[in-house]
Amino acid sequence: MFGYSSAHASPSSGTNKFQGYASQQTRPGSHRWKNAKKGLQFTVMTVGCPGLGRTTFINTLCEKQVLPSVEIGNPETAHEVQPMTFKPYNVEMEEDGIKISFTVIDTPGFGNGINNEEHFKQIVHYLETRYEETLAEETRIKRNPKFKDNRVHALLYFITPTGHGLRELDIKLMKRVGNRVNVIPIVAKSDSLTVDELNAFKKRVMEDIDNFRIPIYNFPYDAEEDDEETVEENRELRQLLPFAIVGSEEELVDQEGSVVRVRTYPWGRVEVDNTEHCDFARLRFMLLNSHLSDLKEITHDILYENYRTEKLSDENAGESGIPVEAQ
Ligand SMILES: Nc1nc2c(ncn2[C@@H]2O[C@H](COP(=O)(O)OP(=O)(O)OP(=O)(O)O)[C@@H](O)[C@H]2O)c(=O)[nH]1
Ligand SMILES: [Mg+2]
Repeated sequence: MFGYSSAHASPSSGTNKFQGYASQQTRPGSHRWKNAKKGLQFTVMTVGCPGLGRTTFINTLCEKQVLPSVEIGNPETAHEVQPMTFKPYNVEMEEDGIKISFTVIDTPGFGNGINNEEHFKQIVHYLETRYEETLAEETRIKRNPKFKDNRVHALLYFITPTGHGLRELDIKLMKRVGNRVNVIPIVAKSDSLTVDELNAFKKRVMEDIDNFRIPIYNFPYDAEEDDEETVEENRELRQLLPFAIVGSEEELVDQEGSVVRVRTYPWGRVEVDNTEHCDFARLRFMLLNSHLSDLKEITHDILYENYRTEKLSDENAGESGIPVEAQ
């Protein structure tokens, strides 16, 4: 439930609950534990229409100002539609004692309404080029020890909080990239919907995802193979989809001295890390902690592997003299 006024929830209630949850997950034998010493490379792409809060979200996620909050453009060219660009930002992080070399690739200019088809192509091309680089490296006789794996492990798609379900742009983009990257749908600026509106919107979005057969990362589990805890955790996270997000760089110190990230309104506050206010804390935890390995594994074992198979069979078909289109 949204508790906008501080009378509804103690300022740090969500954070504390979440922190307890976080520490339970790093236990000996868990994926996180195995990765604790190595340090990991992890890459996420953020895609969404202009002004949906991507910059604010990235800074909130990284807990520091990775991007300037307001990008001051040239007033003389402000009316011109800017082309979509790919802007990678690298942040060295430490989560529960695990070093993460985290890269966020933002895509400003996406969906500005001029040529969205071109944007879909560019994003697919970007993702496939990273696969191509890995494939080229794998097939070298002598590997480059300094090779940096730039494959994108998750794409966070920012859905406009219209209350009406997915728009054509959302459907097209997610369908186009879904076989190349783990798509995680999120409701941007979810504080602009009431509790009932948000629940109804989430339901409608998931119905659309189902009806249009959009491949997303839906916390896959095997009820027979996986342990009960994993099944339960994934089931809960699947229920939350699409994650309702609130971002903010405004910080307050509560009565207990803890720093709380909030958005302040005339009627009260929305706390970013409070799980009763939005799903930000659960998204952050799953992304950078509990499901980081799973996202990487799916990228490598399924998405990249499919790309590799397609690519190599195309090449073989080409060599055998049969036109690729005829396959
Ligand atoms: N209500 C609400 N406003 C938000 C939220 N996140 C960001 N904003 C506000 O929305 C405006 C745009 O935020 P940005 O983070 O610059 O959005 P962006 O997607 O990076 O925008 P472009 O880079 O211009 O496409 C700012 O005024 C933010 O303060 C949110 O979760 N809820
Ligand atoms: Mg921005």
